[in-house]
Amino acid sequence: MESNILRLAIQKKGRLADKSLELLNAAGIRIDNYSQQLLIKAQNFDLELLFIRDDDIPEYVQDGVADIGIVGENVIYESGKKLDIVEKLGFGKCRMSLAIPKFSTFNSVKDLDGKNIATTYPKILKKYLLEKSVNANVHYISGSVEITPNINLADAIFDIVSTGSTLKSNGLKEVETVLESEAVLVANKNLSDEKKELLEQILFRTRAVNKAKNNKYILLNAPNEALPKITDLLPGVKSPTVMPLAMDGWSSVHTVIGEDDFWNKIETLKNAGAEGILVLPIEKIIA
Ligand code: PRT
Ligand code: ZN
Repeated sequence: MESNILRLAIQKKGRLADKSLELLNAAGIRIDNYSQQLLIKAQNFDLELLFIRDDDIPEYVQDGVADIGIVGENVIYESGKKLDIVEKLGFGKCRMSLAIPKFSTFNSVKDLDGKNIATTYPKILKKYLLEKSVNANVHYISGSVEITPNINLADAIFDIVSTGSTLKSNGLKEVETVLESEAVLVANKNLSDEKKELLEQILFRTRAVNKAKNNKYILLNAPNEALPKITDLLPGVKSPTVMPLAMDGWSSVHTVIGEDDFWNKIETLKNAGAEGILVLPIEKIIA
């Protein structure tokens, strides 16, 4: 019998594990008695969690052992599995880059012709080299790729970079970014209608949470003559709320403002006459 519980595969331990659980938690999905069991049912939603290694997630979701999963794009592309990428989740961000010893010269990827490149991601690398018509030897290494140039195992590496400090401390420099990656929600291509509906409910919630994260609630006071200029600067979800203050000739303005440019806007708002500006975090936005 087809079960109507949606099964989500997430990383058991590692860089994506906590953030994956945090996202569910913020979406109001309660996972009690979480103690690294393999499979656990949510308390208040038709969802069960399967905790596995991230490398296994694409295959499990493709084969329907899990219905959906949270995994890095890098892992999906390397797996070559056929999945629907449903949503970018905004965490686990990194890039996949080529790096060489810092004193080597580099003009273009063509310089890697005939060279040895070590990587844990041979599929992604080979595809890239083919696109660029570079004829290099790709060596698969299961870990600590960054040490291979120092022990003369490779001339270059292709690996995940985040801050760049691993490359730096191994005397390497990043010369080419091949791919940007972040954690995404993936789904099996043949979900039943019931499971699709459950997935939509989860997406509705996580989108509200992620949208809220990227925005702030702003309150400020301004003299009435400054209001046209100030409300122009603040579009809000629909349009800003303007309320009179007890003090004659003054109003209070409330609205939602994007995280990205909020420092710039705050300067401009002050210059336009805004005072007593408060900026608050938002928990959820249902637009
Ligand atoms: O045990 P399991 O197989 O589940 O975990 P794992 O060890 O394979 O993966 P894990 O937990 O290390 O990473 C999971 C995912 O996080 C990756 O697949 C990426 O999508 C994403 N991610 C984000 C990263 C990084 N940032 C990252 N910095 N994955 C790895 N790194 C490593 C990188 O390999 C390199 O060694 O960190 C080092 C570089 O970091 P910087 O900051 O020094 O540049
Ligand atoms: Zn892994």
